[in-house]
Amino acid sequence: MRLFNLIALFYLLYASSLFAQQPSKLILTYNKPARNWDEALPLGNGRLGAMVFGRVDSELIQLNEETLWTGGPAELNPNPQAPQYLSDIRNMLFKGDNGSAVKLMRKMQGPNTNMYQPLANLSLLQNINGEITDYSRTLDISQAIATTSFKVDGVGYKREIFSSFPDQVIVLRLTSTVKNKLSVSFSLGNELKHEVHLGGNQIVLNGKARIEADERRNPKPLVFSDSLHHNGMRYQARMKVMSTDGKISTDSLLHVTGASQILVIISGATSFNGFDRYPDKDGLDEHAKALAFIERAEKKSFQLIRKKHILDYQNYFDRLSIKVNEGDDMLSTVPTDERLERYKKGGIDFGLEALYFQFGRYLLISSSRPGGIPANLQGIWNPLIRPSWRSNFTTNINVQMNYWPAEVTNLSELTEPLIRQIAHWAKNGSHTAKNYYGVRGWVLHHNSDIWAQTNPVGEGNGDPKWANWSMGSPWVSQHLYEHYLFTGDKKYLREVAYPLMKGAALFCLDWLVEKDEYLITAPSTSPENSYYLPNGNKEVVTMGSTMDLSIIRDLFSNLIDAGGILGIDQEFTSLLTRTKSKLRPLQIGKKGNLQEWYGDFEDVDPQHRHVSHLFGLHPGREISPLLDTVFSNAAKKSLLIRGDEGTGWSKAWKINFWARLLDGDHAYKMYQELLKTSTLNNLFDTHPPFQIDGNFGATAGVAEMFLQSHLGTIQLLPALPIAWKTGYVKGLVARGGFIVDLYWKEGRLIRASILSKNGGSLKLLTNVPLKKRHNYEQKPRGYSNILATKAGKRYEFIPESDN
Ligand code: FUC
Repeated sequence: MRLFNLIALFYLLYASSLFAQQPSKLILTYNKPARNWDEALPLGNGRLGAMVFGRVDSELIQLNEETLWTGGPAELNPNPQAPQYLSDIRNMLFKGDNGSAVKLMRKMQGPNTNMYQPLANLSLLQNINGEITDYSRTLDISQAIATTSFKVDGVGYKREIFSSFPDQVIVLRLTSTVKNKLSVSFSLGNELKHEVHLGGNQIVLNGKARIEADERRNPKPLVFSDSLHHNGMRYQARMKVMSTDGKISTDSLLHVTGASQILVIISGATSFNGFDRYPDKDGLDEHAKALAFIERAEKKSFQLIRKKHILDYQNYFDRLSIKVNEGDDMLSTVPTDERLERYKKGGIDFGLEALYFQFGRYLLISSSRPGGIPANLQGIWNPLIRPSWRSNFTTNINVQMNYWPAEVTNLSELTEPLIRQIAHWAKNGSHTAKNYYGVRGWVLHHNSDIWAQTNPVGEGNGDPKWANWSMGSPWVSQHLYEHYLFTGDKKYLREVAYPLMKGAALFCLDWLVEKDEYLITAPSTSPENSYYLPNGNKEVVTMGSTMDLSIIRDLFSNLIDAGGILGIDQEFTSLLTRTKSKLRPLQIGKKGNLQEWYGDFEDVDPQHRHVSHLFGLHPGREISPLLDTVFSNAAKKSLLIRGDEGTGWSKAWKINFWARLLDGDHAYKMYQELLKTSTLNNLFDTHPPFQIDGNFGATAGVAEMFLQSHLGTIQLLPALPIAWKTGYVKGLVARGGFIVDLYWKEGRLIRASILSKNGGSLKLLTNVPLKKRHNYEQKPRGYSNILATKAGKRYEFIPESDN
């Protein structure tokens, strides 16, 4: 054996022995019941969600169904007066009369979106006579099962609950260690209009959601056309005691007495029949649906339903594993809320960091499944009939952030609901583009809902800095192209992504106007920031904000590439190339920052939570230290001015920014900040209140620290923080369809194992020289290695030895 091979073998053995260790333990654990909703534990199969409180004598399981929203199909031309204001608004902005422009922009607004609603509360009463000991409640995210267990006078009780995707039901199993000791009473209720039927071994709750999101809207500032001649969404929640050795009886509750085992199936459904159908007159039969799920499940044993659930869940979850530093799970038996408390005080807990990263993946698998609705501001978990921000889809950062971790953390299929929703937006948005602005293509404004509403919201009262933002279609189109980049699915690119992206580009082409020899957007905002004009006026509207133009450049670049890959539409893509070159370029401000506004103005709030002008750094790809240090330094300066505070999602975005600036320690600092200051005891991100985007954005940000592939090369460990000395992450995905396993020690890559799914050229960029060299080149910022790969083949890389 040649010396090289011997060394390689030694390295491989060394690396695999070192990391044969189990990954971090993935359990959230508590020694007391949830005091409130923010401490309850989330379960979900994408469609049916449950928040489990783990209370002993009066357990509460709060239920959601992802299609239960107020309202019905969106009005497609709710404000026919809107188009008359556009040219005046532009003229006012060109003359510097922003104040008058803002007044007219309000007149262009339309109705607010609908709201996501809670389904029901399942209550479970258990008489406790005696002392409670050995209490524990857990959420095992390696299996997606929550368990509450405790003892009363030596008798053990256990409640196990999960939400099954294969069976489309929630299953709850109660057991006691001593025969006939288990007596509980169940009920279903909620705050919406409903009626309950109790009988035999079942409880059925029927109800109807409100027609209008906010029936208190008063007075209506603008008069909208009254096309909502329909009644609201019908829904049903039901539970059935599937088997028990106890005695069942009903009065106003369903009682089971003297049991040692009770198996309950919970089902729910709505009449939702698509974003463009009235949920009442054209709705599905919610009763038949909810019942069918129960009837199908009850033919199976508990063990089989449970086994199928775990297999299905792990098919996604187990694709990625992580371990950060040895012994990182030392604290895994310590209650999670106590760990978090310790962490907030500066305690070191690499296991908690790994757990939180994986928790983001858990939440995506639990809230976004193919065939369903995209994860909303709260995923699928919401107990309120008037949730914050309507628990809707907010498109100026939030819904996109929800899907940032999907591709890179190996959950690509879970983007399907978003991709389908984009097609719905394109349909409605083509009407909005025409009716509001008289332009081609499709537009999506800052707020939307299950009905794929696309008009500017605000009802005449909304601040244009959010309500009139109109860059939703080019931004969400990025997700269409990214899905292609990660999967390499050309059929999808041709048939699904390209036409939708092209529709967004048509809107942009028509929306752009010429000013000072450049193409810009007007009106324009930089969500949701404001600035001072030199005359001291506080303004929210601008022309050609950096974000608008970066988003448009991103879409045009993607379409130009896509057209080339598919070999189609040359005339159109050359028009995009020409138009792109006329867009106003990025500007550097006097502070050395990346300019956010049309002029180099002072921000009203320099630490504003939105960092919109850095779109080109992340999630875009026009700014990078690897491309051009002038703009990346300006972006860095802007980020330093914004500071390290912000809402949950704002901190999550900053993890991604710092990772893209290749500053692992600052990215890690933001990750710590998020955990310390924006995380609830159940590990939900808090804005406040709970908003799921921060969870997803953080998971994506950590992935960016390990692996980046947005510039055409695959960078291994581009932003590894010093604190994460040793570890591995297996199963990340790079654009081009490469599954990447990385191992490192003392901050240095010691092994990369890369599976090429589609074949094609693999371009690596590493911080250490690799032993196996292919078209090797030393670059100022690392070592590049290019090789042609075969589909299905795995490639191993180890570093050159130090001596
Ligand atoms: C955007 C943000 C808010 C919040 C809301 C849901 O409008 O500016 O902070 O996240 O969405």
